[in-house]
Amino acid sequence: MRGQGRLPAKAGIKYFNKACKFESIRYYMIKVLSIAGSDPSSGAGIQVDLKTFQKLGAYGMAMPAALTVQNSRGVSRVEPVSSGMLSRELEALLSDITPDAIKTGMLLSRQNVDAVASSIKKFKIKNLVIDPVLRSSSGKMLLQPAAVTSLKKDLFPRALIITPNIPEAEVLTGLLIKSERDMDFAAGSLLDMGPSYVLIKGGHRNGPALDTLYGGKTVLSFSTRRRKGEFHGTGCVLSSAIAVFIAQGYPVEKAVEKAKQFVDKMLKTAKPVGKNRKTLYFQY
Ligand code: PXL
Repeated sequence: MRGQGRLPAKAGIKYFNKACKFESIRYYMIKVLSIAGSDPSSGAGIQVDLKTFQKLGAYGMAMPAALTVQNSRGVSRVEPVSSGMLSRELEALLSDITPDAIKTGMLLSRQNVDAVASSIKKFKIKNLVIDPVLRSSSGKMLLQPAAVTSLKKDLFPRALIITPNIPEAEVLTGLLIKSERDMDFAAGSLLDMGPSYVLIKGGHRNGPALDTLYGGKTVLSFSTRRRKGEFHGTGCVLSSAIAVFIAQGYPVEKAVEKAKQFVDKMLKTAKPVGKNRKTLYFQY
């Protein structure tokens, strides 16, 4: 959780959060960092993460871990940022600014997973939200197979919450997920890898979108109406919104509920910016 009571001297955006531990806080600049891939069409990755942070009133920061060539039809090429560069960026930023939460998305290479894991450890980041992005919806690999083990071994144990979708949960656990029971079982298996909470997003199953949240006690299910159409970047927006709500002091269960409501609201106004999939639109 955030620092012990003392507010930074310079207040930023107006902030008042009844759920916050410190009821007296009126002005506090919530700072959230995204370490993820770059999507030049800005429907996913660090670009949409920043829009989410901004829309939810946080001060957003973004560090690209990889570049992609893509448009609304999909991803055609990916390239990692060098891990040396990423390490230096993390060192420079985190030795100066302490984010209230960090969200990771597409990291692409094992070296980048390692760079992020060692900085998270060194700077004792507590509010870590990991979106374990493995593939794009168009099928392009967004995390190299050699990096999956490092992600599970070195990053998951440091996470407050991980947010895989069903295909990602299947790869990460080696389990086949068809039913709600399978989702619960996979959530347990993922929790054993060390994060405090696991949110499995059920959007890839038929029927209403049912997500499973598990933190070792009871399994919570969140169901949302399925919206028509093909959307791009919903997972990025969801994990970014969770990071903001956690940074604001909400308990994980409430942060997930509020983030899901936020995504649903944004889906209502999603627009096809290109010739294909719709992206979430933050103008309203
Ligand atoms: O939605 C997964 C995702 C995450 N991050 C980046 C992406 C994509 C999918 O295309 O491009 C940068």
